[in-house]
Amino acid sequence: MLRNSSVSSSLPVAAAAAKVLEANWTGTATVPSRGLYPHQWSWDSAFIAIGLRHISALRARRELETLLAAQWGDGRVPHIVFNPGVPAGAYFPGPAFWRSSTAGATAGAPGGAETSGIVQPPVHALAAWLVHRADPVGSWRAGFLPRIYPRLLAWHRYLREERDLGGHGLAASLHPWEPGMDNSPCWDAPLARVIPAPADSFRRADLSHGAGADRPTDLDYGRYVALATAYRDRGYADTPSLKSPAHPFAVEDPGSNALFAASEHALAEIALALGADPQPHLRRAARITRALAGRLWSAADGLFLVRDLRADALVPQLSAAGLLPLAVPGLQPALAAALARTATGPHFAAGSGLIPSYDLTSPAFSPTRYWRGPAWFNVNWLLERGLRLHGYADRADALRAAAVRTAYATGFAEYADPHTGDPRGSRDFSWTAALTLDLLT
Ligand code: 9YW
Repeated sequence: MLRNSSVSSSLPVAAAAAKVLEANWTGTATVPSRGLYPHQWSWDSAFIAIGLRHISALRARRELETLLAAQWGDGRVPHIVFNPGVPAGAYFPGPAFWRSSTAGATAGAPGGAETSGIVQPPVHALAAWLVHRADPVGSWRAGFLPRIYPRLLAWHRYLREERDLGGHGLAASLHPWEPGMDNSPCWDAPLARVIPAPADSFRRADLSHGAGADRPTDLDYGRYVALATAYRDRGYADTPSLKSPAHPFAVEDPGSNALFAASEHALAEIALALGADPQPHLRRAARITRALAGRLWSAADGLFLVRDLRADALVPQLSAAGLLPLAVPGLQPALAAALARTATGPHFAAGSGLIPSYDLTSPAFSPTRYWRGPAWFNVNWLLERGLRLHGYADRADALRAAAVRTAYATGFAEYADPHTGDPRGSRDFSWTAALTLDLLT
């Protein structure tokens, strides 16, 4: 099927998606969801910009530049940039918890904005390149690439030099929020080491916006809070303290590192466009890709696994994060073929046609609880792209059709039951709308 063939017949879908992005635009960026997530989130903004470029390349550039304006001096891009206009209790943990401008001062947190101190997967260079390509003339006129390239370089340097805790070329995640898949069963064992913060020491805001059964548990939240508190209280320092057992949670996540590699490929394109040398980026992409294969590949399972750095062992849980290296251009064809098989095999082939976040056959699978099974649209967008990239056009077409159909039918839900396609979480979710637009174009 031609990618453009259904555009005219899908105008209502595109119009509805554009409306969601309009409603969630604050003037400088887009909130993931008006009620549940009323600030700016890092990887959300990258996915949002990828869709926004089809409506307004100007707004897409603004989305990314607003996020990167809150980058820290050490290069980290915080996972949340707080909107000072939003009431204090609307989201937890908010600025009073993270205290970035004071607690993060040594790491170079900006003085003029409040942010979180952890990070999310680096999809930004890929987004920047796609945004540039949607409107090269406007982009050059605005000086977009020359301005954003040094910031992206600093971001990747941070991940490469401050976060390679395992010492083999992969960036480590220090909190379950960092890979963006909060309560994935992959974290159950590493998180079990964390003593949770007492339940009465914090108040969740998420439960006033979503069904408790579709969200992480209170025990999960206690552990998230304890880890973030410990990181904050040592000034968000990554080295050398995080190399010591004092930080009980450190993992190498295949999803985050796949996006790191894909973004190095995008940086190579950006470098070339700017007349700079793309080779260092291609070498780095190749190094991450080799490390993924060397440290996280499980031939027996036909997908990549998380490595628990504290135990120095692979975590035997099959999650969609382990399929995401399919989105890496330089992945070995044999590994891409195995991933394509696994994605469409018994662990991941669900009735809705969407790929679930977690192994359908595991006792830990839940069709409703957040990252323990529901299908997410950003993951499916990345897998659609990966299948197409590695020559599996038919499977990509089928996934694309399922994603567009389910996104529209669910009112652009945050996530969906992978068996039935029923909506879960919040509606009018920005990345669902944005990535649907991208799939249509
Ligand atoms: C949180 C905003 C974020 C996403 C994450 C998702 C969830 C919870 O919402 O995180 O409080 O940050 O797990 O991937 O970026 O949409």
